[in-house]
Amino acid sequence: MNKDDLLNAIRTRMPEKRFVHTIGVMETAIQLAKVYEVDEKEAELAAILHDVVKFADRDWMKQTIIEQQMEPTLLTFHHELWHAPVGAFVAQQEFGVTNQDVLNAICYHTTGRKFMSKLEKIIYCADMIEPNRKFSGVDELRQQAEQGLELLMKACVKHSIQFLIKKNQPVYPDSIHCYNDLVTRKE
Ligand code: DGI
Ligand code: FE
Ligand code: FE
Ligand code: FE
Repeated sequence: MNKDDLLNAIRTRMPEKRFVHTIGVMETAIQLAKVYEVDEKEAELAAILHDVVKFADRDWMKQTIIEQQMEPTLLTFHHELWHAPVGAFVAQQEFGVTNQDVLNAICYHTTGRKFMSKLEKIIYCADMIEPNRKFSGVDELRQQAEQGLELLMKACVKHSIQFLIKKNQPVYPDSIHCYNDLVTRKE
């Protein structure tokens, strides 16, 4: 599928506001891909599909996680986490995506994980700092975008975890592993 067909296909699956967010993530991810020497087409594809099932039926997502034998602990955490791995599944099944890095970027865009590829980090960060995002602290995160992908990613993950802790929400283990990996890494 070319870019326009993909955009038209996902547009029917979400409200306009989420589509506008997706375009923002796509443009931000392409910019970051240019700066950090990642394939722009892969960044574009992962960004377009990252929230493809954000508005899918919750029971259907739950069933898919069980049937596809995804990590069962996902079901004991907030349902907001489900659209990322289920989105990767749909990208593969319905949109024929075969590139594993693209599928991983979709799968881990909400929680992060340890040992993320550059593409995975780009999608995670673009999702947080795209121009339509408005939360306190977002401008500080945007300023990190030129400081290196590692520093940007670290700032984004810290912000997410701190946000969850402030709200007394549980933090999914992959997010903690992601944070630990970033703060203990030397290179
Ligand atoms: O889908 P988006 O809104 O574009 O963004 P996202 O995929 O990053 O999902 C954001 C939601 O997921 C947000 O409401 C916070 C929640 N979230 C992210 N990481 C965790 C989490 N919720 C819990 N409980 N634990 C996490 O580790
Ligand atoms: Fe998402
Ligand atoms: Fe996110
Ligand atoms: Fe998103």
